[in-house]
Amino acid sequence: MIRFLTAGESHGKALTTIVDGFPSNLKISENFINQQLKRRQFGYGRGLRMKIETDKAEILSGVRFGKTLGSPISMLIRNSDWENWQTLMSVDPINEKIQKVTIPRPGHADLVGVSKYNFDDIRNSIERSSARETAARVAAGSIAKKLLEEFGISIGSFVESIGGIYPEKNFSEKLFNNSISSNFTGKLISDKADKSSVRVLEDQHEEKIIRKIKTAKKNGDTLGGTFITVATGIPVGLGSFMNYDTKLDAEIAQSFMSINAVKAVEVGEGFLLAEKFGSKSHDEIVMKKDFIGRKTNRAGGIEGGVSTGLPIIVRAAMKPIATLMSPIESVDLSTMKKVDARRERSDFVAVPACAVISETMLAWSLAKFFLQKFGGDSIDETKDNFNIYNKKLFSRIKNNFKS
Ligand code: EPS
Repeated sequence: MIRFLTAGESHGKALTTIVDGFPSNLKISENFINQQLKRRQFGYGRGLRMKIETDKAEILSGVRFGKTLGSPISMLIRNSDWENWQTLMSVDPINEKIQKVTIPRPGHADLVGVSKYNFDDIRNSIERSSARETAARVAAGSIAKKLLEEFGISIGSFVESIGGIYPEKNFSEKLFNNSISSNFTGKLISDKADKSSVRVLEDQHEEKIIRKIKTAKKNGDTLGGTFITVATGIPVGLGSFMNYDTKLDAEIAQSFMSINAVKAVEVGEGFLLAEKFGSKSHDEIVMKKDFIGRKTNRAGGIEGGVSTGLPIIVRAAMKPIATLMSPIESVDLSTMKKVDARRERSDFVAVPACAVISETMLAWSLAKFFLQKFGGDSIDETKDNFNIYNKKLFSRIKNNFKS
């Protein structure tokens, strides 16, 4: 069973994570993790913080000579901005009088945080609820991504819409129709998206989105959007229908919903399926040369909580960033009077980053179920288990049903 925890405040000294349960002998490098961290920082519409930080993970334990030891892997990501926050975020009590944050921003965890934890300063809520924490998650999820890569599982993402601006050609239709080329991989779609400043697949679409973001910025406003995350090379049989917490789609939905500002998740055609006839919803089973295949992939690669072997397709929606430069209404908790919500440094749009984070969360969920199925204390053992299962899969079905 793999698990991870992250720790760290947005303006504290550093973020840390401990990742546990990975087999030994998996090749891993700081360089690979740092590439993922860099992708998370990128995107038109990010705020000033991303100019201050160059996120880098230092591996402190669990890896020797470039390979995992099977022991807990701990990582550290320093916050460069800590320099400017040493007093305000001091671990020890301080004598100086500091300005407390008293005005909650609607849409952030400010008000619920002070209500729940009995704080006298909203700063105490902001620090941990900030999306800065996702840097540590990307570091942890990168190990999962690396594990899956060893088995030909590739994960990628792209931004589908920002502020309601959708592309003219919807690539997801191709995915659902199962009409993509056989050498399509998740990474290929990410490589294409990474070339765009808002991680979309068409130049014209990018131009329209940038115009919309510029308008939002000019008005002191923010935007959200939708993104699609895809995993290819998935074996048949990850997850099970035996219990609520063993279903792969349930696990993935929880992973995506845990990402800051995500408000909706769909697997496959999701909400659209609710409008269709059954005959137009399900993926017909057909014989393809020497194995059983599907005409379409509307289920997004999961049936009955179990992977079908087709690409896993997840779509999610991120709400607009909660910090507005032209603020909406709030209440000052020190006076209990109506005021404008607090302004502070923030992003205008972070959907491209959110999509990158979702890749690592999808990788985490898949790695969890993958290792549950194929197990092994070393990656070599996992590979043996994986290869035998895949080699025998279709011959077993054939033999079992032979009349
Ligand atoms: C972020 C760090 C934060 C924000 C942003 C994402 O840094 P700061 O608060 O110092 O500007 O830029 O977080 C939010 C938008 C949010 O609502 O929490 C990061 O590292 O991704």
